[in-house]
Amino acid sequence: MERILVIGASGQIGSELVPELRKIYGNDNVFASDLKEPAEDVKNAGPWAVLDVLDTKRLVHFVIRHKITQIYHLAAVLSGNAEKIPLQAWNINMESLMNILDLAKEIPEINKIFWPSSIAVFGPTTPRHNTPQLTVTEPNTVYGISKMAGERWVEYYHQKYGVDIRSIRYPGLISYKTEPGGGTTDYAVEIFYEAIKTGKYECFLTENSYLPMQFMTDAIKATISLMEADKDKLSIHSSYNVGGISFSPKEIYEEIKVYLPDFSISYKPDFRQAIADSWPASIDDSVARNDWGLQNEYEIKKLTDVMLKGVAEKFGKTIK
Ligand code: NAD
Ligand code: AKB
Repeated sequence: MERILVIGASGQIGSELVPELRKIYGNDNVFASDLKEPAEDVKNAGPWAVLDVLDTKRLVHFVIRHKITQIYHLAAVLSGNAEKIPLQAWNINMESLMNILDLAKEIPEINKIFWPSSIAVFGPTTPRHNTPQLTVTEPNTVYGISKMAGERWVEYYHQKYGVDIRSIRYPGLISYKTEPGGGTTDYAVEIFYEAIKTGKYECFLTENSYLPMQFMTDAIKATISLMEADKDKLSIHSSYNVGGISFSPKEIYEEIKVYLPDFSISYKPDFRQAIADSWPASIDDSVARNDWGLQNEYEIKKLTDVMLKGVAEKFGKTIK
C-alpha cells in the first residue's frame, strides 16, 4: 500500500493533484502539506498538515511517523516571483529539492519521488520551435537556473544512489480551481478571470508571444502516467519534455471573443516579456509519448470552453 505525501499541495497543481491521487490510492493514504492550509475539499477529504519543506527535522519525522512511501515535491518559487527575490528563490527551490533527495536516499521505505521541472530550463540559445528533449539548456532566469540545476541533481541521485525520481518539464499550466503562483505563463489564466469579471484584460506579454501550455487535467493525467510507468520503460532520468499546445495571447483572446464578443484586450509588456522571449514557443514531447504514453486531450477550443464555464461558475455567472 502506498502512502503519499504531497508537498506544496495548496498551490495550482497540488490542489488538483491531491484529489486525483486520493481517488487512486484512497483518501487516508494521501497527505496534503503546505505552508498554507489547503482548500476545504482537500482538508475535508483526507489528512493534511501545515509543513515547511525546509524544516528538515520535522519533515523526516513526518515521513517516518506516517510511513510515507512516495513524495510529490511541488513547493517552489515560480519564474516571475523568483526574479524579485533571486537568492531567496534559489535557496527555497534548491534546498527543498536537496532535502527531498536526501530523504529518498536515506529512507528505504520511500520508493518513488515526483519533482517537476519546467520549460524554464531552456533559454535564449535553445532552438525555439519544437524544442527537442536533448538540447542546449542555458536559462537566464533564477527560476530556470534552479530547475536546470535541479534536473542535474535528480539525474545524479538516480545514477549514484538509485533514487527513483521522475520529472516533467511542465509547460504553462491552465486551470481555474486555484490561481497560479507568480509565473510568466499566468496571463493565460488571468485572461479568463478578467474576461468574466471585467470584460477587459491588460496583458503583460505582447500579442504574438507564443508559449507552450497545457490544461491541468492533461497535466495531472501525465504526472500520474509517468509515476505509474514501468521503470524499465523510462529512458530519461532528468526530466521529460511535455509540450501540450502552443498559442499566443492574441489567439486565446480571439477564442474567448467567440463566447464574449465585447471582451477587449490591451498589451503592456513588463519584465516577464524577457522571460517569455527566452522560452520555447513549442516543444517536442515525442520521447514522453514513446516512453510512457503521454497524451493531450485539451486543444485551444476545448480549453477555452472549460475555462470560461469554470471561472464563470465561480462568480455565479453562466456562459453559453
Ligand atoms: P504554486 O506557486 O501554485 O504552489 C506552490 C506551493 O508551494 C504554494 O502553495 C506554496 O505555499 C508552497 N510552498 C512554498 N514554499 C514552501 C515551503 N517552504 N514548504 C512547503 N510549501 C511551500 O505552484 P504550482 O504552479 O502548483 O507549481 C508546482 C510545481 O510545479 C513547482 O515546482 C513549479 O515550478 C512547477 N511548475 C509549475 C508550472 C505551472 O504552470 N503551474 C509549470 C512548470 C513547472
Ligand atoms: C512559470 O511561468 O513560471 C511557470 C512555468 C512554465 O514554469 N508556469
